[in-house]
Amino acid sequence: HSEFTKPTAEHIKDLRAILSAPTSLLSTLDGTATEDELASFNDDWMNKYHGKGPIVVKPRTTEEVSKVMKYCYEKGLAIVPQGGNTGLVGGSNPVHDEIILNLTNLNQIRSFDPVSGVLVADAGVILEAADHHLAEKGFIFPLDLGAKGSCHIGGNVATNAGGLRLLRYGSLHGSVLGLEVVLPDGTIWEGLSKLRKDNTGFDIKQLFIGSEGTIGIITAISILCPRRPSAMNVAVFSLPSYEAVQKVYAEAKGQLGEILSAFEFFDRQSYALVKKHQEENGGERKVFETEGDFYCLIETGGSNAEHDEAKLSALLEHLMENEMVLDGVLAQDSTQFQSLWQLRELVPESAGKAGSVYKYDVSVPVGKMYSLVEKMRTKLREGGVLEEDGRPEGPIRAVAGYGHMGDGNLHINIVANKYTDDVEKIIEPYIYEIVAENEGSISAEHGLGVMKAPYIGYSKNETSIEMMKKIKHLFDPKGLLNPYKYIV
Ligand code: FAD
Ligand code: 2HG
Ligand code: ZN
Repeated sequence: HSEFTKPTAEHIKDLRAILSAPTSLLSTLDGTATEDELASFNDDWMNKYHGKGPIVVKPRTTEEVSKVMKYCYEKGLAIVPQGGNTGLVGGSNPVHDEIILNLTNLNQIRSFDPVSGVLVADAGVILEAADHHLAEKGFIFPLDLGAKGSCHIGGNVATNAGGLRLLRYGSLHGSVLGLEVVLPDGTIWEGLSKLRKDNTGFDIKQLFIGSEGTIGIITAISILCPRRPSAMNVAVFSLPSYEAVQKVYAEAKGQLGEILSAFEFFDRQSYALVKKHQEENGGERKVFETEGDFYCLIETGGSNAEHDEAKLSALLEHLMENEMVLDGVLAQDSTQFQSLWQLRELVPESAGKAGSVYKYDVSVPVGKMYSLVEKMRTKLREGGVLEEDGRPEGPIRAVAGYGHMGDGNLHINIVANKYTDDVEKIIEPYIYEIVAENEGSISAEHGLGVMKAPYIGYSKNETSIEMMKKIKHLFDPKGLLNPYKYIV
Protein backbone atom coordinates (compact mmCIF):
# COMPACT_ATOMS: atom_id res chain seq x y z
CA HIS A 1 0.00 0.00 0.00
CA SER A 2 3.01 2.28 -0.25
CA GLU A 3 1.61 3.44 -3.59
CA PHE A 4 -0.94 5.58 -1.69
CA THR A 5 -0.35 8.59 0.53
CA LYS A 6 -0.30 7.79 4.25
CA PRO A 7 -3.02 9.74 6.09
CA THR A 8 -1.64 12.29 8.58
CA ALA A 9 -2.87 14.88 11.08
CA GLU A 10 -2.30 17.51 8.39
CA HIS A 11 -4.87 15.80 6.12
CA ILE A 12 -7.32 15.74 9.00
CA LYS A 13 -7.02 19.49 9.45
CA ASP A 14 -7.75 20.04 5.76
CA LEU A 15 -10.67 17.60 5.75
CA ARG A 16 -12.19 19.22 8.83
CA ALA A 17 -12.18 22.54 6.99
CA ILE A 18 -14.26 20.90 4.22
CA LEU A 19 -16.84 19.29 6.52
CA SER A 20 -19.62 21.41 8.03
CA ALA A 21 -19.95 19.54 11.35
CA PRO A 22 -17.10 18.66 13.73
CA THR A 23 -18.71 15.24 14.38
CA SER A 24 -18.39 14.35 10.68
CA LEU A 25 -14.79 13.25 11.14
CA LEU A 26 -13.50 10.73 13.65
CA SER A 27 -9.86 9.83 13.90
CA THR A 28 -7.32 8.15 16.10
CA LEU A 29 -4.70 10.50 14.66
CA ASP A 30 -6.07 13.62 16.37
CA GLY A 31 -7.57 11.95 19.41
CA THR A 32 -11.22 12.42 18.37
CA ALA A 33 -11.70 8.64 18.53
CA THR A 34 -10.06 5.60 20.05
CA GLU A 35 -9.22 2.45 18.13
CA ASP A 36 -12.14 0.75 19.87
CA GLU A 37 -14.51 3.46 18.71
CA LEU A 38 -13.37 2.97 15.11
CA ALA A 39 -13.65 -0.84 15.36
CA SER A 40 -17.27 -0.87 14.17
CA PHE A 41 -16.10 0.81 10.94
CA ASN A 42 -12.93 -1.26 10.53
CA ASP A 43 -14.43 -4.68 11.29
CA ASP A 44 -16.94 -6.40 9.04
CA TRP A 45 -20.29 -7.95 9.97
CA MET A 46 -18.78 -11.43 10.26
CA ASN A 47 -15.78 -10.25 12.26
CA LYS A 48 -13.63 -11.86 9.57
CA TYR A 49 -12.00 -8.78 8.03
CA HIS A 50 -10.22 -6.14 10.11
CA GLY A 51 -9.03 -2.88 8.61
CA LYS A 52 -6.73 -0.31 10.18
CA GLY A 53 -8.33 2.86 8.86
CA PRO A 54 -7.42 5.75 11.18
CA ILE A 55 -9.98 8.18 9.70
CA VAL A 56 -13.75 7.96 9.27
CA VAL A 57 -15.43 10.75 7.30
CA LYS A 58 -19.21 11.10 7.40
CA PRO A 59 -20.23 13.88 5.00
CA ARG A 60 -23.71 15.43 5.24
CA THR A 61 -24.29 16.46 1.65
CA THR A 62 -23.36 15.40 -1.86
CA GLU A 63 -21.28 18.59 -2.12
CA GLU A 64 -19.29 17.56 0.94
CA VAL A 65 -18.71 14.10 -0.56
CA SER A 66 -17.50 15.81 -3.72
CA LYS A 67 -15.07 18.08 -1.84
CA VAL A 68 -13.68 15.17 0.19
CA MET A 69 -13.19 13.11 -2.97
CA LYS A 70 -11.52 15.99 -4.81
CA TYR A 71 -9.14 16.55 -1.89
CA CYS A 72 -8.24 12.84 -1.59
CA TYR A 73 -7.76 12.61 -5.34
CA GLU A 74 -5.32 15.50 -5.33
CA LYS A 75 -3.42 14.12 -2.35
CA GLY A 76 -3.41 10.47 -3.51
CA LEU A 77 -5.32 9.23 -0.46
CA ALA A 78 -7.13 5.88 -0.83
CA ILE A 79 -10.79 5.59 0.18
CA VAL A 80 -13.22 2.84 1.09
CA PRO A 81 -16.91 3.74 0.66
CA GLN A 82 -19.10 2.36 3.45
CA GLY A 83 -22.86 2.06 3.81
CA GLY A 84 -24.41 -0.02 6.59
CA ASN A 85 -21.33 -2.27 6.73
CA THR A 86 -23.41 -5.43 6.37
CA GLY A 87 -21.60 -6.71 3.26
CA LEU A 88 -20.38 -10.30 3.42
CA VAL A 89 -17.23 -10.23 1.28
CA GLY A 90 -15.06 -7.71 3.15
CA GLY A 91 -15.77 -4.96 0.63
CA SER A 92 -16.79 -2.22 3.04
CA ASN A 93 -13.74 -2.16 5.31
CA PRO A 94 -10.23 -0.89 4.75
CA VAL A 95 -7.57 -3.47 4.01
CA HIS A 96 -4.83 -1.20 5.38
CA ASP A 97 -5.24 2.47 6.32
CA GLU A 98 -7.68 3.68 3.67
CA ILE A 99 -9.96 6.55 4.69
CA ILE A 100 -13.48 5.28 5.45
CA LEU A 101 -16.12 7.39 3.72
CA ASN A 102 -19.32 6.43 5.51
CA LEU A 103 -22.69 7.53 4.06
CA THR A 104 -24.80 7.34 7.23
CA ASN A 105 -25.42 11.11 7.30
CA LEU A 106 -26.83 11.24 3.78
CA ASN A 107 -30.19 9.96 4.92
CA GLN A 108 -33.07 12.00 3.49
CA ILE A 109 -35.94 10.84 1.32
CA ARG A 110 -35.95 13.40 -1.49
CA SER A 111 -39.25 12.70 -3.23
CA PHE A 112 -41.90 10.10 -3.97
CA ASP A 113 -44.39 10.18 -6.82
CA PRO A 114 -47.46 8.03 -6.06
CA VAL A 115 -48.51 7.95 -9.70
CA SER A 116 -45.30 6.60 -11.19
CA GLY A 117 -44.07 4.92 -7.97
CA VAL A 118 -40.66 6.55 -8.32
CA LEU A 119 -38.76 7.11 -5.07
CA VAL A 120 -35.72 9.39 -4.98
CA ALA A 121 -33.64 9.12 -1.82
CA ASP A 122 -30.16 9.66 -0.42
CA ALA A 123 -27.82 6.66 -0.50
CA GLY A 124 -27.57 6.44 3.29
CA VAL A 125 -31.29 5.84 3.89
CA ILE A 126 -31.68 2.51 5.69
CA LEU A 127 -33.55 -0.05 3.59
CA GLU A 128 -36.22 -0.64 6.24
CA ALA A 129 -36.78 3.12 6.65
CA ALA A 130 -37.27 3.48 2.89
CA ASP A 131 -39.75 0.60 2.92
CA HIS A 132 -41.68 2.06 5.89
CA HIS A 133 -41.93 5.39 4.07
CA LEU A 134 -43.32 3.56 1.03
CA ALA A 135 -45.68 1.36 3.10
CA GLU A 136 -47.49 4.45 4.37
CA LYS A 137 -48.26 5.28 0.76
CA GLY A 138 -49.25 1.75 -0.25
CA PHE A 139 -45.98 0.96 -2.04
CA ILE A 140 -43.11 -1.43 -1.41
CA PHE A 141 -39.35 -1.25 -1.93
CA PRO A 142 -38.58 -3.80 -4.67
CA LEU A 143 -35.83 -5.43 -2.55
CA ASP A 144 -35.96 -7.10 0.84
CA LEU A 145 -33.22 -8.82 2.79
CA GLY A 146 -32.32 -9.96 6.30
CA ALA A 147 -30.02 -6.97 6.92
CA LYS A 148 -32.81 -4.45 6.14
CA GLY A 149 -32.55 -2.84 9.60
CA SER A 150 -28.95 -1.70 8.99
CA CYS A 151 -28.04 -1.81 5.29
CA HIS A 152 -28.32 1.34 3.16
CA ILE A 153 -30.16 1.59 -0.13
CA GLY A 154 -26.94 3.00 -1.62
CA GLY A 155 -25.07 -0.06 -0.35
CA ASN A 156 -27.75 -2.28 -1.83
CA VAL A 157 -27.26 -0.68 -5.23
CA ALA A 158 -23.46 -0.74 -4.89
CA THR A 159 -23.61 -4.52 -4.28
CA ASN A 160 -26.55 -5.16 -6.62
CA ALA A 161 -28.15 -7.03 -3.73
CA GLY A 162 -30.65 -9.74 -4.65
CA GLY A 163 -32.50 -10.80 -1.54
CA LEU A 164 -35.75 -12.49 -0.73
CA ARG A 165 -38.14 -11.18 -3.39
CA LEU A 166 -36.00 -10.98 -6.51
CA LEU A 167 -38.20 -13.77 -7.87
CA ARG A 168 -41.08 -11.29 -7.90
CA TYR A 169 -39.56 -7.84 -8.42
CA GLY A 170 -36.46 -8.65 -10.45
CA SER A 171 -32.93 -7.31 -10.10
CA LEU A 172 -31.93 -3.74 -9.24
CA HIS A 173 -30.56 -3.54 -12.79
CA GLY A 174 -34.23 -3.33 -13.79
CA SER A 175 -35.77 -1.25 -11.00
CA VAL A 176 -33.10 1.42 -10.47
CA LEU A 177 -33.93 4.30 -12.83
CA GLY A 178 -31.16 6.71 -12.00
CA LEU A 179 -28.23 7.52 -9.75
CA GLU A 180 -26.33 10.50 -8.44
CA VAL A 181 -22.68 9.60 -8.16
CA VAL A 182 -19.53 11.40 -7.03
CA LEU A 183 -16.62 10.27 -9.18
CA PRO A 184 -13.13 9.71 -7.77
CA ASP A 185 -11.92 13.17 -8.84
CA GLY A 186 -14.88 14.85 -7.13
CA THR A 187 -17.06 15.37 -10.22
CA ILE A 188 -20.76 15.02 -9.42
CA TRP A 189 -22.59 12.94 -12.03
CA GLU A 190 -26.25 14.01 -12.12
CA GLY A 191 -27.88 10.85 -13.36
CA LEU A 192 -31.04 10.84 -11.23
CA SER A 193 -33.40 10.05 -14.09
CA LYS A 194 -36.99 9.10 -13.30
CA LEU A 195 -37.63 7.68 -16.75
CA ARG A 196 -38.49 4.06 -17.39
CA LYS A 197 -37.46 4.32 -20.99
CA ASP A 198 -34.40 6.15 -22.29
CA ASN A 199 -32.46 4.87 -25.26
CA THR A 200 -30.09 7.77 -25.74
CA GLY A 201 -26.80 5.92 -25.67
CA PHE A 202 -24.95 3.87 -23.08
CA ASP A 203 -26.88 3.21 -19.87
CA ILE A 204 -24.12 4.55 -17.60
CA LYS A 205 -25.94 3.90 -14.31
CA GLN A 206 -25.73 0.13 -14.92
CA LEU A 207 -21.95 0.30 -14.43
CA PHE A 208 -22.40 1.58 -10.89
CA ILE A 209 -25.00 -1.06 -9.95
CA GLY A 210 -22.85 -3.81 -8.47
CA SER A 211 -19.60 -1.80 -8.75
CA GLU A 212 -18.95 -2.24 -5.00
CA GLY A 213 -17.55 1.23 -4.47
CA THR A 214 -14.73 0.85 -6.99
CA ILE A 215 -15.62 3.57 -9.52
CA GLY A 216 -17.68 6.18 -7.66
CA ILE A 217 -19.63 7.05 -4.54
CA ILE A 218 -23.37 6.64 -4.99
CA THR A 219 -24.98 9.58 -3.15
CA ALA A 220 -28.63 9.15 -4.23
CA ILE A 221 -30.82 6.71 -6.10
CA SER A 222 -34.03 6.89 -8.07
CA ILE A 223 -35.97 3.63 -8.04
CA LEU A 224 -39.25 2.31 -9.38
CA CYS A 225 -41.40 0.90 -6.57
CA PRO A 226 -44.40 -1.37 -7.12
CA ARG A 227 -47.73 -1.21 -5.25
CA ARG A 228 -47.60 -3.08 -1.96
CA PRO A 229 -49.65 -6.27 -2.21
CA SER A 230 -52.72 -5.81 -0.01
CA ALA A 231 -52.78 -9.49 0.85
CA MET A 232 -49.66 -11.40 1.82
CA ASN A 233 -49.29 -14.90 3.10
CA VAL A 234 -46.60 -17.36 3.90
CA ALA A 235 -46.33 -21.12 4.39
CA VAL A 236 -43.36 -23.24 5.44
CA PHE A 237 -43.06 -26.95 4.69
CA SER A 238 -40.81 -29.75 5.91
CA LEU A 239 -39.71 -32.15 3.18
CA PRO A 240 -37.85 -35.43 2.92
CA SER A 241 -35.37 -34.62 0.15
CA TYR A 242 -33.98 -31.96 -2.17
CA GLU A 243 -35.85 -33.64 -5.04
CA ALA A 244 -39.07 -32.99 -3.12
CA VAL A 245 -38.15 -29.28 -2.78
CA GLN A 246 -37.76 -29.04 -6.54
CA LYS A 247 -41.09 -30.72 -7.16
CA VAL A 248 -42.83 -28.38 -4.72
CA TYR A 249 -41.18 -25.39 -6.43
CA ALA A 250 -42.52 -26.48 -9.82
CA GLU A 251 -45.95 -27.10 -8.31
CA ALA A 252 -46.00 -23.73 -6.51
CA LYS A 253 -45.13 -21.87 -9.70
CA GLY A 254 -47.87 -23.67 -11.57
CA GLN A 255 -50.61 -23.33 -8.96
CA LEU A 256 -49.85 -19.89 -7.56
CA GLY A 257 -48.85 -18.16 -10.78
CA GLU A 258 -48.57 -14.38 -10.50
CA ILE A 259 -49.07 -14.23 -6.72
CA LEU A 260 -45.92 -16.23 -5.88
CA SER A 261 -43.55 -13.66 -4.35
CA ALA A 262 -40.79 -15.77 -2.74
CA PHE A 263 -39.59 -19.35 -2.74
CA GLU A 264 -36.78 -20.02 -0.28
CA PHE A 265 -35.26 -23.28 0.90
CA PHE A 266 -33.10 -24.35 3.83
CA ASP A 267 -31.74 -27.65 5.05
CA ARG A 268 -31.95 -29.46 8.39
CA GLN A 269 -28.59 -28.03 9.46
CA SER A 270 -29.76 -24.45 8.79
CA TYR A 271 -32.97 -25.08 10.73
CA ALA A 272 -30.99 -26.55 13.65
CA LEU A 273 -28.87 -23.37 13.83
CA VAL A 274 -31.97 -21.17 13.94
CA LYS A 275 -33.68 -23.34 16.55
CA LYS A 276 -30.61 -23.27 18.77
CA HIS A 277 -30.34 -19.50 18.42
CA GLN A 278 -34.03 -19.05 19.23
CA GLU A 279 -33.79 -21.39 22.21
CA GLU A 280 -30.86 -19.41 23.56
CA ASN A 281 -32.98 -16.29 23.29
CA GLY A 282 -36.00 -17.78 25.00
CA GLY A 283 -38.05 -18.19 21.86
CA GLU A 284 -38.31 -21.98 21.79
CA ARG A 285 -41.43 -23.15 20.01
CA LYS A 286 -42.41 -26.32 18.19
CA VAL A 287 -43.27 -25.50 14.58
CA PHE A 288 -43.58 -28.87 12.84
CA GLU A 289 -45.07 -32.18 13.98
CA THR A 290 -42.75 -33.90 11.53
CA GLU A 291 -39.39 -32.35 10.81
CA GLY A 292 -37.47 -33.10 7.62
CA ASP A 293 -34.07 -32.95 5.98
CA PHE A 294 -35.28 -29.91 4.01
CA TYR A 295 -37.64 -26.97 4.38
CA CYS A 296 -39.14 -24.51 1.97
CA LEU A 297 -40.87 -21.19 2.46
CA ILE A 298 -43.49 -19.99 0.02
CA GLU A 299 -44.77 -16.41 0.10
CA THR A 300 -47.69 -15.03 -1.85
CA GLY A 301 -48.53 -11.39 -2.44
CA GLY A 302 -51.67 -10.38 -4.26
CA SER A 303 -54.55 -7.94 -4.26
CA ASN A 304 -57.35 -10.22 -3.08
CA ALA A 305 -56.91 -12.02 0.26
CA GLU A 306 -59.68 -14.58 -0.32
CA HIS A 307 -58.47 -15.44 -3.77
CA ASP A 308 -54.87 -15.83 -2.59
CA GLU A 309 -55.83 -17.89 0.45
CA ALA A 310 -57.91 -20.22 -1.66
CA LYS A 311 -54.96 -20.79 -4.01
CA LEU A 312 -52.48 -21.34 -1.19
CA SER A 313 -54.81 -23.69 0.73
CA ALA A 314 -55.42 -25.70 -2.44
CA LEU A 315 -51.68 -25.99 -2.96
CA LEU A 316 -51.21 -27.06 0.66
CA GLU A 317 -53.87 -29.74 0.35
CA HIS A 318 -52.44 -30.99 -2.92
CA LEU A 319 -48.93 -31.26 -1.45
CA MET A 320 -50.18 -33.08 1.67
CA GLU A 321 -52.48 -35.45 -0.18
CA ASN A 322 -49.78 -36.41 -2.64
CA GLU A 323 -47.27 -36.83 0.16
CA MET A 324 -44.93 -34.34 -1.45
CA VAL A 325 -44.25 -32.72 1.91
CA LEU A 326 -43.97 -34.11 5.44
CA ASP A 327 -45.69 -31.24 7.19
CA GLY A 328 -46.72 -27.65 6.55
CA VAL A 329 -47.68 -24.51 8.46
CA LEU A 330 -49.67 -21.65 7.00
CA ALA A 331 -49.45 -18.27 8.76
CA GLN A 332 -52.73 -17.38 10.45
CA ASP A 333 -51.92 -13.77 11.31
CA SER A 334 -49.24 -11.14 10.87
CA THR A 335 -47.31 -12.32 13.96
CA GLN A 336 -47.10 -15.81 12.54
CA PHE A 337 -46.23 -14.36 9.13
CA GLN A 338 -43.16 -12.75 10.76
CA SER A 339 -42.22 -15.79 12.83
CA LEU A 340 -42.35 -18.13 9.84
CA TRP A 341 -40.18 -15.74 7.83
CA GLN A 342 -37.74 -15.69 10.78
CA LEU A 343 -37.06 -19.40 10.32
CA ARG A 344 -35.40 -18.48 7.04
CA GLU A 345 -34.18 -14.94 7.62
CA LEU A 346 -32.40 -15.83 10.86
CA VAL A 347 -30.07 -18.41 9.29
CA PRO A 348 -27.12 -15.97 8.72
CA GLU A 349 -27.40 -14.45 12.21
CA SER A 350 -27.82 -17.88 13.86
CA ALA A 351 -24.80 -19.26 12.02
CA GLY A 352 -22.82 -16.21 13.18
CA LYS A 353 -23.78 -16.88 16.79
CA ALA A 354 -22.63 -20.51 16.45
CA GLY A 355 -19.09 -19.73 15.31
CA SER A 356 -16.89 -18.17 12.63
CA VAL A 357 -18.64 -18.58 9.33
CA TYR A 358 -17.14 -19.17 5.89
CA LYS A 359 -19.83 -17.96 3.51
CA TYR A 360 -20.24 -18.96 -0.11
CA ASP A 361 -22.90 -17.47 -2.33
CA VAL A 362 -23.15 -19.18 -5.67
CA SER A 363 -25.37 -19.54 -8.72
CA VAL A 364 -25.72 -22.95 -10.31
CA PRO A 365 -28.59 -24.65 -12.15
CA VAL A 366 -31.33 -25.38 -9.57
CA GLY A 367 -31.12 -29.14 -10.06
CA LYS A 368 -27.42 -29.17 -9.16
CA MET A 369 -27.59 -26.77 -6.25
CA TYR A 370 -27.65 -29.10 -3.30
CA SER A 371 -24.99 -31.45 -4.67
CA LEU A 372 -22.49 -28.66 -3.98
CA VAL A 373 -23.32 -28.74 -0.27
CA GLU A 374 -22.87 -32.51 -0.23
CA LYS A 375 -19.56 -32.27 -2.08
CA MET A 376 -18.38 -29.66 0.38
CA ARG A 377 -19.24 -31.91 3.33
CA THR A 378 -17.34 -34.81 1.75
CA LYS A 379 -14.35 -32.57 1.12
CA LEU A 380 -14.32 -31.38 4.74
CA ARG A 381 -14.67 -34.94 6.06
CA GLU A 382 -11.76 -36.03 3.85
CA GLY A 383 -9.78 -33.08 5.19
CA GLY A 384 -10.42 -34.42 8.68
CA VAL A 385 -12.19 -31.30 9.97
CA LEU A 386 -15.83 -32.36 9.80
CA GLU A 387 -16.49 -35.33 12.02
CA GLU A 388 -20.23 -35.22 12.23
CA ASP A 389 -22.61 -32.37 11.58
CA GLY A 390 -23.40 -30.38 14.65
CA ARG A 391 -20.61 -31.74 16.86
CA PRO A 392 -19.28 -28.73 18.67
CA GLU A 393 -15.83 -30.19 19.44
CA GLY A 394 -14.53 -30.47 15.85
CA PRO A 395 -13.04 -27.57 13.89
CA ILE A 396 -16.25 -27.43 11.82
CA ARG A 397 -19.50 -27.19 13.73
CA ALA A 398 -21.98 -27.26 10.85
CA VAL A 399 -22.29 -27.05 7.08
CA ALA A 400 -25.59 -25.40 6.24
CA GLY A 401 -27.14 -25.06 2.78
CA TYR A 402 -29.97 -22.64 2.04
CA GLY A 403 -30.94 -19.96 -0.37
CA HIS A 404 -33.10 -18.36 -2.97
CA MET A 405 -34.42 -21.41 -4.79
CA GLY A 406 -36.35 -19.36 -7.31
CA ASP A 407 -33.15 -17.56 -8.35
CA GLY A 408 -30.89 -20.62 -8.51
CA ASN A 409 -28.86 -19.01 -5.71
CA LEU A 410 -27.34 -21.24 -3.05
CA HIS A 411 -25.72 -20.10 0.21
CA ILE A 412 -23.30 -22.47 1.90
CA ASN A 413 -22.38 -21.49 5.45
CA ILE A 414 -19.51 -23.43 6.96
CA VAL A 415 -19.51 -22.77 10.69
CA ALA A 416 -16.02 -23.20 12.16
CA ASN A 417 -14.85 -22.72 15.72
CA LYS A 418 -12.46 -20.09 14.35
CA TYR A 419 -11.12 -18.73 11.06
CA THR A 420 -7.90 -20.59 10.21
CA ASP A 421 -5.77 -20.91 7.10
CA ASP A 422 -5.92 -24.71 7.37
CA VAL A 423 -9.70 -24.83 7.10
CA GLU A 424 -9.76 -22.15 4.40
CA LYS A 425 -7.30 -24.12 2.29
CA ILE A 426 -9.57 -27.15 2.34
CA ILE A 427 -12.53 -25.09 1.16
CA GLU A 428 -10.88 -22.72 -1.34
CA PRO A 429 -10.37 -22.90 -4.25
CA TYR A 430 -12.24 -26.26 -4.25
CA ILE A 431 -15.61 -24.56 -3.86
CA TYR A 432 -14.89 -22.28 -6.83
CA GLU A 433 -13.74 -25.24 -8.93
CA ILE A 434 -16.99 -27.12 -8.41
CA VAL A 435 -18.97 -23.97 -9.23
CA ALA A 436 -16.98 -23.51 -12.45
CA GLU A 437 -17.53 -27.19 -13.38
CA ASN A 438 -21.24 -26.42 -13.28
CA GLU A 439 -20.81 -23.21 -15.27
CA GLY A 440 -22.05 -21.26 -12.28
CA SER A 441 -21.12 -17.94 -10.69
CA ILE A 442 -18.86 -17.71 -7.64
CA SER A 443 -20.91 -14.76 -6.47
CA ALA A 444 -24.64 -14.71 -7.10
CA GLU A 445 -25.46 -11.64 -5.02
CA HIS A 446 -22.91 -10.72 -2.33
CA GLY A 447 -20.24 -9.49 -4.73
CA LEU A 448 -16.48 -9.96 -4.97
CA GLY A 449 -15.08 -7.61 -2.32
CA VAL A 450 -11.70 -8.61 -1.01
CA MET A 451 -12.75 -12.23 -0.52
CA LYS A 452 -13.39 -13.25 -4.12
CA ALA A 453 -11.32 -10.73 -6.06
CA PRO A 454 -8.51 -13.28 -6.65
CA TYR A 455 -11.00 -15.89 -7.90
CA ILE A 456 -12.95 -13.89 -10.48
CA GLY A 457 -11.37 -16.02 -13.24
CA TYR A 458 -13.55 -18.95 -12.19
CA SER A 459 -16.60 -17.04 -13.42
CA LYS A 460 -15.36 -14.48 -15.95
CA ASN A 461 -13.18 -14.96 -19.02
CA GLU A 462 -10.03 -12.97 -19.83
CA THR A 463 -11.80 -10.60 -22.20
CA SER A 464 -14.41 -9.71 -19.59
CA ILE A 465 -11.74 -9.12 -16.95
CA GLU A 466 -9.76 -6.91 -19.35
CA MET A 467 -12.87 -4.82 -20.06
CA MET A 468 -13.54 -4.49 -16.32
CA LYS A 469 -9.98 -3.27 -15.76
CA LYS A 470 -10.34 -0.69 -18.52
CA ILE A 471 -13.59 0.61 -17.03
CA LYS A 472 -12.00 0.84 -13.59
CA HIS A 473 -9.07 2.77 -15.04
CA LEU A 474 -11.35 5.12 -16.96
CA PHE A 475 -13.19 6.23 -13.81
CA ASP A 476 -10.37 5.86 -11.30
CA PRO A 477 -7.00 6.27 -13.05
CA LYS A 478 -5.17 6.57 -9.71
CA GLY A 479 -6.83 3.42 -8.32
CA LEU A 480 -7.76 5.23 -5.10
CA LEU A 481 -11.29 3.92 -4.70
CA ASN A 482 -11.70 0.69 -2.75
CA PRO A 483 -8.26 -0.71 -3.63
CA TYR A 484 -7.35 -4.43 -3.25
CA LYS A 485 -10.96 -5.42 -4.03
CA TYR A 486 -13.12 -6.50 -6.98
CA ILE A 487 -10.42 -6.81 -9.66
CA VAL A 488 -6.83 -6.94 -8.55
P1 FAD B 1 -21.76 -2.06 2.90
O1 FAD B 1 -21.60 -3.38 3.51
O2 FAD B 1 -21.39 -0.89 3.72
O3 FAD B 1 -20.90 -2.01 1.55
C1 FAD B 1 -20.95 -3.03 0.60
C2 FAD B 1 -20.11 -2.64 -0.62
O4 FAD B 1 -20.68 -1.54 -1.29
C3 FAD B 1 -18.70 -2.22 -0.29
O5 FAD B 1 -17.86 -2.61 -1.32
C4 FAD B 1 -18.78 -0.71 -0.21
O6 FAD B 1 -17.55 -0.10 -0.52
C5 FAD B 1 -19.83 -0.40 -1.25
N1 FAD B 1 -20.70 0.74 -0.94
C6 FAD B 1 -21.58 0.88 0.08
N2 FAD B 1 -22.26 2.01 -0.02
C7 FAD B 1 -21.81 2.63 -1.14
C8 FAD B 1 -22.14 3.85 -1.80
N3 FAD B 1 -23.08 4.66 -1.33
N4 FAD B 1 -21.47 4.15 -2.93
C9 FAD B 1 -20.53 3.33 -3.43
N5 FAD B 1 -20.18 2.17 -2.86
C10 FAD B 1 -20.82 1.83 -1.74
N6 FAD B 1 -27.21 -9.61 0.16
C11 FAD B 1 -28.03 -10.02 -0.81
O7 FAD B 1 -27.77 -9.76 -1.98
N7 FAD B 1 -29.17 -10.73 -0.52
C12 FAD B 1 -29.52 -11.06 0.74
O8 FAD B 1 -30.53 -11.72 0.96
C13 FAD B 1 -28.68 -10.60 1.79
N8 FAD B 1 -29.00 -10.86 3.06
C14 FAD B 1 -28.17 -10.46 4.04
C15 FAD B 1 -28.51 -10.78 5.35
C16 FAD B 1 -27.69 -10.40 6.40
C17 FAD B 1 -28.09 -10.75 7.82
C18 FAD B 1 -26.49 -9.69 6.13
C19 FAD B 1 -25.58 -9.27 7.24
C20 FAD B 1 -26.14 -9.38 4.82
C21 FAD B 1 -26.97 -9.76 3.76
N9 FAD B 1 -26.65 -9.48 2.44
C22 FAD B 1 -27.50 -9.89 1.45
C23 FAD B 1 -25.37 -8.83 2.04
C24 FAD B 1 -25.62 -7.51 1.33
O9 FAD B 1 -24.62 -7.20 0.38
C25 FAD B 1 -25.80 -6.34 2.22
O10 FAD B 1 -26.64 -6.60 3.29
C26 FAD B 1 -26.21 -5.02 1.57
O11 FAD B 1 -26.57 -5.01 0.23
C27 FAD B 1 -25.02 -4.12 1.73
O12 FAD B 1 -25.45 -2.84 2.05
P2 FAD B 1 -24.62 -1.95 3.06
O13 FAD B 1 -25.23 -0.61 3.07
O14 FAD B 1 -24.46 -2.61 4.37
O15 FAD B 1 -23.21 -1.87 2.32
C1 2HG C 1 -29.41 -14.57 2.79
O1 2HG C 1 -29.96 -14.95 1.76
C2 2HG C 1 -28.21 -13.68 2.67
O2 2HG C 1 -29.85 -14.83 3.92
C3 2HG C 1 -27.04 -14.07 3.55
O3 2HG C 1 -27.82 -13.52 1.35
C4 2HG C 1 -26.46 -15.39 3.19
O4 2HG C 1 -25.12 -15.28 5.14
C5 2HG C 1 -25.26 -15.79 4.05
O5 2HG C 1 -24.47 -16.62 3.60
ZN1 ZN D 1 -29.11 -14.41 -0.03
